[in-house]
Amino acid sequence: MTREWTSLKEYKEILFEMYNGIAKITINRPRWRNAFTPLTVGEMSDAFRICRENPEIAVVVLTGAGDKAFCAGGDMHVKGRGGYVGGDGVPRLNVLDVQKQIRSLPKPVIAMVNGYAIGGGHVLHLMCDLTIASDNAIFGQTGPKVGSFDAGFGASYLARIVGQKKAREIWFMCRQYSAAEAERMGMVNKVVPFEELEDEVVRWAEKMMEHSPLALRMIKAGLNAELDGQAGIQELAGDATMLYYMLDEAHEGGRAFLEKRKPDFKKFPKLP
Ligand code: S0N
Repeated sequence: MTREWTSLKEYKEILFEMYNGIAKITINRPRWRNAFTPLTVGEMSDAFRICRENPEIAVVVLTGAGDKAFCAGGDMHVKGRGGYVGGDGVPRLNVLDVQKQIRSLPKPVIAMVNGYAIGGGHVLHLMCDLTIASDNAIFGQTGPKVGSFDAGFGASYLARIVGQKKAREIWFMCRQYSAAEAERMGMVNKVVPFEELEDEVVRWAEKMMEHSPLALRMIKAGLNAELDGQAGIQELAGDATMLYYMLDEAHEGGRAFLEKRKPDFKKFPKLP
């Protein structure tokens, strides 16, 4: 089915569009297999920030332009000493910030993998809550082959998904894996023919949109917290505080302070 995506904001290296509550961020550098520069990553970060803030957006889809690649990682043309160098001449590893944004976004993020997901591009799909891949998708890490590595989420979260032995194989051997193999390893939720990819992703997004957004938010925070230590607990605790602030019990304390009286918390239930 062809659907009308509306542009949300114009960028140079990504597309940012919306359809029926679903935001789609597309890395738009097909000439370079959608490898990212600091500018691409800065634009993605801005788009993810908008996805967090905009209450009309319920689910986010991350993908790459064309039929060859989701993302081939950092653009090696601009890899300098200390990171990837953008127009301002400063070396950066700003994709790490986008990884954290995806992880802490209180809405589901789906990776729509339409070709190669390699290197830093592979880590980006891992960071998404769900991965739907076309049957031509290819997955792998290349770091030790090309002089880089991601020992953060790219290693530890990968190992949580596929297990320690397989994660070590993926990083040490730098092999490429088919979509079917990636599905068997548990890092892909579903594989479909290329021409059905977007329909399938939209179906999954629309199904989640029938469900309670707060329940989805809390379960994502809980799944993250188990792995993310203090940072994960902070996210989950922030959500608990947000929910508490929706109750009269929380407002009684503030009201009492402003009205210069003792708060009356006795009237609130103490559930078992
Ligand atoms: C993706 C591959 C397998 C596709 O092969 P195919 O289909 O044969 O196409 P090619 O002819 O190879 O590619 C077409 C054109 O695109 C260019 N290109 C492809 N990938 C890149 C890239 N990553 N950077 C720059 N250019 C790229 C090709 O050069 C070609 O151009 P022309 O036509 O001019 O020859 C194949 O392309 C491939 O293997 N690509 C390299 C994939 C790779 O190794 N990626 C890893 C890059 N490094 C990272 O992602 C590291 C991440 C990282 O540094 C990091 C780590 C920790 C914390 C932060 C970071 C961070 O990035 O910030």
